[in-house]
Amino acid sequence: MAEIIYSKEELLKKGVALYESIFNEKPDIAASAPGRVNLIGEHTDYNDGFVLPMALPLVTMIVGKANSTSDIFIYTDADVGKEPKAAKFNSPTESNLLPGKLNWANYVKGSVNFFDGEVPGFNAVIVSSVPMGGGLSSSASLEVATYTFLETLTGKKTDLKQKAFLCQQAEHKFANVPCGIMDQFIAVLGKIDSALFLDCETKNYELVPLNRTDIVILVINSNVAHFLNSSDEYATRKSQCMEAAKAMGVESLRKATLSLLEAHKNNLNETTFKRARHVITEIQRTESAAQALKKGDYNTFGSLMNESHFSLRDDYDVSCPELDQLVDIALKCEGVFGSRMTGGGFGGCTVTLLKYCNVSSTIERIQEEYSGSATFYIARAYGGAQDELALLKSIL
Ligand code: GAF
Repeated sequence: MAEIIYSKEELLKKGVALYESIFNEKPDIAASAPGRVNLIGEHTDYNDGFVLPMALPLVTMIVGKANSTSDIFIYTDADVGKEPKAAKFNSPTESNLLPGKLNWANYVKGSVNFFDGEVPGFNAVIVSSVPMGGGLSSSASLEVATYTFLETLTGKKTDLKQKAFLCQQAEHKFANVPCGIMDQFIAVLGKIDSALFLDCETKNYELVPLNRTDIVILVINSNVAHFLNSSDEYATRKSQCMEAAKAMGVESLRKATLSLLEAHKNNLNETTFKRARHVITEIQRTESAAQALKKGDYNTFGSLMNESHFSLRDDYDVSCPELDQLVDIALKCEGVFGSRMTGGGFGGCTVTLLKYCNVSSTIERIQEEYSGSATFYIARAYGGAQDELALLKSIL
């Protein structure tokens, strides 16, 4: 069974060794930011709704040093296909950078561009244990890790919520994904042993304890990769939601109800109606799920997860056969409270809530019955982005 691939220390050691081999000097700055799994509240963030993610012990780490020039040299350890693993660009004078040809480097460039302060030249390498295209928010973890690295490099700290908004801008403008705020928010504000219940309208949030040792959150990667910027499905869903809200005369789907939607059924085409129905019901489910989690009512929480999956599959059309199969198998296993796809969809991961004593048998059954090859993570809720200077010192 594959659990978490790297401890932070192992990942940092890997980054330091890579940095030394490329730049022929020791680094003096490191920062990390986590990936996330969303427990419930999918495709609700850009509709001003609720989300309930937790940060994962899978992180992106950036390791480097100022280089006394105005040039930025970065190198990634990730599998970036045919793209070169090294990139160079100038430090911005006034947020004047533009996206370039290298997809992976654009996330770094975006955070540099939107950083609230002057960025000097630097050298850095990036290593990560967040699977790319796995729906665990590898993009936000890279943006937020970069931003946190720049805070240490410049000594200039940004307010935490503002930092999440600036990293979201980086994704909008440099990766061309009109994402909501969930991923950057949890990457910045995640807390150990807690899920984060966020109201995406007011941006107020509450931490919900997730510290029971007899209950497990199992993240299962279908290993069907999907990149949100490789198709326009995400942007299409977002505009369908805006269209539905407009037709109902409300500012966002957060302000709509099922009865209002029914009343406007004739003004909406069938697809737009279904998209809005998912979002309106998902916002309600997420609010109820957060209440259930606070009370330790895992049966209710699990049923809401299942309903969320069926709604994403049938109304929002963002699941895929592999994710559906993983959910179906999980729901047949003893001790499972609920299971659903997590993240943007079209591939990536499922999240399953179950009893600790049933984890091994559940994993075995999924390995036997799943038509693909899955990767399993027994996840503990983790902390948000941080500088890793103390850890760096301890290993140099
Ligand atoms: C992606 C986006 F980046 C998030 O903002 C969110 O909309 C999610 O898909 C779906 O809930 O991760």
